[in-house]
Amino acid sequence: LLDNGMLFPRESSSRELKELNGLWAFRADRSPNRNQGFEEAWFKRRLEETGPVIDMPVPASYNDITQDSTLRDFVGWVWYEREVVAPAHWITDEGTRVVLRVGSAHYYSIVWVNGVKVAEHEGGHLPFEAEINGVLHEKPTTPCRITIAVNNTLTLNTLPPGSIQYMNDRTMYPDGFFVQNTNFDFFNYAGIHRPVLLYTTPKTYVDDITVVTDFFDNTGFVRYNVSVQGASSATLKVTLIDKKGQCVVSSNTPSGVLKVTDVNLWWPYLMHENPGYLYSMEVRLTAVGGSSSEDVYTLPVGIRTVKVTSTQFLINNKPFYFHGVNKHEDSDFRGKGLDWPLIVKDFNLLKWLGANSFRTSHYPYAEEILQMCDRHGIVVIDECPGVGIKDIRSFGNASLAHHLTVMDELIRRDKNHPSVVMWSVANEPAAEMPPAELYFKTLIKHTKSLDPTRPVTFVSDSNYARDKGAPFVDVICVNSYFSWYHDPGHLEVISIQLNSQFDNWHGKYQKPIIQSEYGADAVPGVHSDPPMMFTEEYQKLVLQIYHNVFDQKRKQYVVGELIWNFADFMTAQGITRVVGNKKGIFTRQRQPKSAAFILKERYWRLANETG
Ligand code: GCB
Repeated sequence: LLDNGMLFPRESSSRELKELNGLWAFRADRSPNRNQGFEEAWFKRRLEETGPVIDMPVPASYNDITQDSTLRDFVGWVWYEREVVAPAHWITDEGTRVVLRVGSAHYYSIVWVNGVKVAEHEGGHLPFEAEINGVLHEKPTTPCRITIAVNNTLTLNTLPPGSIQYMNDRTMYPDGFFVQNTNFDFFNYAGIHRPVLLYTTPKTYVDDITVVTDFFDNTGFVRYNVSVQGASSATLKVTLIDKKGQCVVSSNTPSGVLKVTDVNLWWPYLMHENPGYLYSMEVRLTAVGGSSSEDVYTLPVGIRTVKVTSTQFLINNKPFYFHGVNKHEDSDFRGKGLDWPLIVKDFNLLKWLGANSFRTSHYPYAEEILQMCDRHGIVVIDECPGVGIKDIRSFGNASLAHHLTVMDELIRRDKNHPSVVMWSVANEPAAEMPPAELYFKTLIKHTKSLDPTRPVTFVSDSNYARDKGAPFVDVICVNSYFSWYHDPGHLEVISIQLNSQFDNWHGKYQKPIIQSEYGADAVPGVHSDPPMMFTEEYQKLVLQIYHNVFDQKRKQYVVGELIWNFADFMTAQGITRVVGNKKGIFTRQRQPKSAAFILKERYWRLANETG
């Protein structure tokens, strides 16, 4: 298990923060074995001293930044570097702990500070950090050099998995030709995708906080646990503060239960006139002994419960119906890089649509996005990067061990977000393969042991009768593309096939079902009547026919519908993708297609009917 916390870095009276976003020096290692950077120890000197560099924005994927297709499609190590002058007192003050944090970098990263390795991390969608006091320059005026090497290669044991295929026929392929194969439908954007920053804490500090909430009548309960690193003895004060700034309850113990009278519960968007209510939990830690320092960390807390019955998904004991979307972190130029204008635009579009939820298909999104969900009451199914587990070798022990670690890291980061109501451990794995049974049994059991309070699912596209993972999930999530991948062009099959799908799954498992994907590609501006595949009319009709069936089944056990997809997104090049996947109801530039208006009307109607 992981031995330290991963609290979102926040400023406070005891913590300072310095963002390192902006321009970094950059070079892709194009040597045949992609190893020149390590052989020549590029981290030991300034990057521009070891070869040519270009400007690279952070955060952003590097793929779409230049006019060079070989960089867009590059596979291997790329090197980032920048210098920073840390405030002098960070270095001179004995009591200050300086931490370097990378919000995420895809896929494998190694970090050096002043030529000394400080961190190594596998996995593209979760943060990692290192305490760097020991390697900061002693002279406060000297800049400190940060080098980050990032490798996007995916193998059978990475998450998501992939494989490198060498083409050795020299009559067909140039020397050294290889391709990166993947089993997922989005572009494998790479680079430093989320903010890099330095922050400080005192040497005795709040390392982690866990909250679990409940309520009874008008009283809320916040069960909490604070873990502290540093001095062996410290005193602690925990205060819960409401939106008006009033202290509602406090305590002096590192763990306990805070009782909140006249509680304001955290409600989803459109289910309540005041959605997304957050308290602030201030943790004030005072180290006892030698240097009596204080650390202050404030965590937003939403008080709500989640429960699942055989036919319902309950939030605060009220039936919740997911009318929402699947998304991607994806946009022009930035690829998967965190971008505030895009994030805020997307939330405005979600609200315009009347969407109350989304799934983080197919990997954990930036924590900044989850914070927005907490504040706006957008409900989240939090998915790990377990997408494209199709090869039987990706069900082996090495893969499983890494998958368990990723769940450790995901839950460590996201456990306190009230918006997160369910974990999804995978998307469309080959769940009918024999090893899938033990794999999912182990994975889901592990996830539940890390967080006993939230339901767990994985998203299935396999046959209800042969799916070996479904027995272990709390909610059945099914993807289907009737009249698209099956019976293309035959809209008349949708009703019967969708009804059978629901009857079969619920008949076998007696669990609530979410239609976790459905949809059709529409190239914006392409029209035909009668409708044909790839036109806006066809996309609209697919949705409408699905909706008619949802309307019958949601009175029974269907608890949600998530359109595929919120917006068009980039994929690898291929014969079924016209510059990306066009199943968005918005274009990649976030303009509505005709289907968006159908969905908007429906979601607002559902909001009025179901809350
Ligand atoms: C799916 C996948 C999703 C794809 C989508 C499609 O089943 O889960 O990642 O993008 O279908 O459009 O093919």
